[in-house]
Amino acid sequence: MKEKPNTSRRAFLQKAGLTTLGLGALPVLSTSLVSCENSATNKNEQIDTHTGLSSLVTRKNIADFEVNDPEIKLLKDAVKILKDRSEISPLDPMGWQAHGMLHATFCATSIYANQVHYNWYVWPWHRLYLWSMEQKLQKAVNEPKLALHYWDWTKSNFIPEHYWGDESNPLNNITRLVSQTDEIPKDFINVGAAFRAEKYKTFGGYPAIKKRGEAQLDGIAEQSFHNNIHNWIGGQMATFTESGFDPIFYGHHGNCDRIWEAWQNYSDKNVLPTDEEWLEKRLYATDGNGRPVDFKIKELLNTEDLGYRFNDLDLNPTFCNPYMDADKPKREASKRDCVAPLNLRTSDGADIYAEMEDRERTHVILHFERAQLPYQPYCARVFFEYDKEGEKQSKYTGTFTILPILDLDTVLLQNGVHLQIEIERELAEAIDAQKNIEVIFQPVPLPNRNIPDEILKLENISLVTHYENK
Ligand SMILES: [Cu+2]
Repeated sequence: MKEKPNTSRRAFLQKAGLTTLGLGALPVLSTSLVSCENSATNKNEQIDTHTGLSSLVTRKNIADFEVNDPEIKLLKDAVKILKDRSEISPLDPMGWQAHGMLHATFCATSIYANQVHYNWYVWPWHRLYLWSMEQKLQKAVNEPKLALHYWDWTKSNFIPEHYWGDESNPLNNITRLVSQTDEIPKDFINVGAAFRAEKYKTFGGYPAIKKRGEAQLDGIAEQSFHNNIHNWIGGQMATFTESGFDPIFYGHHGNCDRIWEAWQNYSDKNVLPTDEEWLEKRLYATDGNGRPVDFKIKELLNTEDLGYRFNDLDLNPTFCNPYMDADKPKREASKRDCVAPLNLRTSDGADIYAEMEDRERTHVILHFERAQLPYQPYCARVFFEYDKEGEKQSKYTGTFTILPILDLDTVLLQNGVHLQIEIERELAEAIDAQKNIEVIFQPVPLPNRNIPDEILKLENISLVTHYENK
């Protein structure tokens, strides 16, 4: 395992205002937490009974538990307590409602300084948001061993039964548009393209914009599996304002947080930003008592400083590898497809080819000068097509969900929209050879939703290797 940025647990606790509570036993916790062995036998699982503070919990895949396992029962009891608090007062800062609203504050905002999506703050902020939930749940049942669970959708590509049932199950949510038997399409779960993104900006997004008119570039992880699964579930999960209310949010984001961790372990080349602007950025949430708290990103980089670790970082290898041709979605022409020419004059054709070096694939940025979404969120499979010796070549490059960029001026018409995609050598060669290439967005049908007839409109599509806001 690679070395992690050094932030001490003690410093973290000081930050959280917890050091005055008699945490004399804590130095014990700050060492030997680097391994991922079974937590049950770990001496660091000691709990300080005075503070009720957790030592270190292990987050596990919810699907590995029986539905009536005591650990799941504990999670449900804790969620129920938070929900009950909100029934009494929706403003109770320790309640489910107030916690859900936190997401809306930072995710459904057109105040760019607060926005944590579409940029490189997405994964640190959501880590903090989950920490905040875990702390509240622990306090609700006075059980510092309680851990949030994740839903590893690379292994169970359907919503596990733990999240279904009637009102008696606090993990259920009636707004979801999928049913218990619906399966997530395989191409929605392509974590491999994200793992192979060596630059953090490609994986996790570009620096946040400072003012209106600048281009927002989210990372491939956000635009592909993260958005795809939010949208596939539908209902509250498909919105920025309400997704934090559906308990599946914490299972899905638990897995996204785990993938961020796994990305760092995937390759020595996958390193976190060293920019001060990122490391020193303050992110906001509430603590276990519902009080406002803020952390710098550099304090959020070691999960063990935050009191948790993952039982494993193993994902289903099928989704970590490049798709075999047989597994790639096929282009099936339909009247709802958006077909637009790739403007090679403004594309970095030679640069893209040079970027490949001796690799078989590379990441590039697909840029649209303007985009008009027919509905939102918009989920599509993206193909590139061109002729090769009289035969039409269709290259699948990924499945993405585009969410509207919040800008009060331009509700649906967006300027400067980007997708970060992975392309294979053959396509890079075609781009380099300046062939006539068309970009196709093929909308994906989702359970219990109609695809309107309107077609996505794109203007001036180009490909670039990197982007810089001026
Ligand atoms: Cu999300």
